[in-house]
Amino acid sequence: MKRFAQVVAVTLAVMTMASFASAQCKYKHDKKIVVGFSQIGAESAWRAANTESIQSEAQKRADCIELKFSDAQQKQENQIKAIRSFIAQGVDVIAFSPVVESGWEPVLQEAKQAGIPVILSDRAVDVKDDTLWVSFMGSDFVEEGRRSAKWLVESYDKVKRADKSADEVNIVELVGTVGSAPANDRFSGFREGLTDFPKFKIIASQSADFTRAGGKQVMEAFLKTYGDKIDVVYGHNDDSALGAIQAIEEFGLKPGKDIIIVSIDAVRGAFEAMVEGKLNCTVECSPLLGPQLFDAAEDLVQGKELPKRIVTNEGVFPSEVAKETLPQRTY
Ligand code: GYE
Repeated sequence: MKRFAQVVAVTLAVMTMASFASAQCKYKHDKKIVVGFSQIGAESAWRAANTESIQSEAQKRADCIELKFSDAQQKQENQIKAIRSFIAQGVDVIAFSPVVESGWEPVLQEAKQAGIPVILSDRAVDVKDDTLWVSFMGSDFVEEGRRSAKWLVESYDKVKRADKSADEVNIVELVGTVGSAPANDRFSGFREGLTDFPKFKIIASQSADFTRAGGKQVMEAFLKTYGDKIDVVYGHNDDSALGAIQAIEEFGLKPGKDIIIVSIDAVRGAFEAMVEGKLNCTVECSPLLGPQLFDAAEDLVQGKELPKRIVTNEGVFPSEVAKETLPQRTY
């Protein structure tokens, strides 16, 4: 009797686990959906969190999803190769995060001819024919640039060193990957946000390629040329700002105090830097796109129409809230 009860208990547990696993899928499908995903690389903490979100969500939906994941090591040619290989394998859905905006027509045309729908994840492409992709999910990067400017305009006087003049504020900018959607949009959104405030001047702007090493190197060069004339660093992502923080410290200045720093992403490292007083504000850009991506893939296979644009909801975190917010951050 005892043995029977054990068997029943184990069977029930297995059944619950099984139903839990399949409950992760949105629908019951006749066969597994094969999704080919071409990731940019591993340039930043944001990207690592994005990859984790996609891979773990595919795992959760293992009942209905088979993920073919390919890392392009920051090269467009590798992404094109990966997409061609997904087409050759006849996957059901192709998704990718385009490293740059231009140059995608031919390969997207090939996917269209093969009848494979393409989802843009995180970054947009610049193609004339927008039937070449079905949906673009990700953040509004122009808005993130505007939000960075807005925080700066509203907070500079409060966070600047007391003895520094606020009549002219010299900003240096660490641009993201040249030609990428977030770099282009964060560049223009920030300028848009500063148009009515001429005392904020961008005195230098250079690509740090969204990396920590890039941020450090570019900031070293900026400091060499402009020294303590620099009042503000605007980083297109947190990693580049974290690299700049190192360069500022090595130069003998205090990041977050002598030089005010605002950047984008809101990764854990940015919150840690804010708690230490070395970064002043981070504007959120969520990398947790896995659930949305596979919901969309499932919808597509069910013949449902997807919205052309799926925008991620995001906030702004100044250093005052860093300590209380840090424990809740998941990336
Ligand atoms: O901000 C940066 C990453 O495409 C939104 O890429 C993404 C950006 C993110 O390398 O950290």
